[in-house]
Amino acid sequence: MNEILFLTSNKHKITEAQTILNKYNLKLVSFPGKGEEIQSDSLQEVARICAKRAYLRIKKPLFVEDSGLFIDALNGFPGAYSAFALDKIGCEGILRLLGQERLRGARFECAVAYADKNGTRIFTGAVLGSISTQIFEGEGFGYDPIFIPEGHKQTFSKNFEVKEKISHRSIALEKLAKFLTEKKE
Ligand code: ITT
Repeated sequence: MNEILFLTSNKHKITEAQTILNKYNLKLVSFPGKGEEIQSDSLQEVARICAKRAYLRIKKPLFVEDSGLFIDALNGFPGAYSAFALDKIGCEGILRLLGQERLRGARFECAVAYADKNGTRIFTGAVLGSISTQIFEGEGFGYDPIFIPEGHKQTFSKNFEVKEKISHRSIALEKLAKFLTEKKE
């Protein structure tokens, strides 16, 4: 089984990533923290720079990911600032900001940056959906209690099997896994 380093401080991301990479016979080794994040509105930019800097330090093939929730009625907020917003105002604060807004469209995006001796590559994933009008505690983390994926009635927190199949993270990591396994052949 081939090993790959995943730099993150988020244990939920590790669990979700392992489920996907297992299918490709890739063993994930987690490494705490992806290093200092630059200030940028672009998930891809944040991920790319973190991966590049980390590779210079560690010199082993690795990946980091940056993800976020983009809410249409809030002009894409919290976006690249999702971790900060979750910490400061939580899901409750997001529902408060949206109030009675009827147009509740949103999307999760994920940018995975993989670095090795050949440079850095980006793999992206996104899932469309909407923001619920109340919090549904359950599985998952972050904004899962308020995000309903398109074509479904329940939030990711209440329908975790669906999340594993269609999430922004699954899509981006499937692309990474395919790249890594095809590269070997
Ligand atoms: P690392 O940077 O160490 O990987 P983090 O939790 O700080 O971990 P990000 O900087 O990528 O991760 O911030 C993304 C935030 O967006 C995260 O903290 C969640 O609040 C939210 N988020 C991302 N993916 C999510 C998901 O699948 N479900 C729910 N919330 C998610």
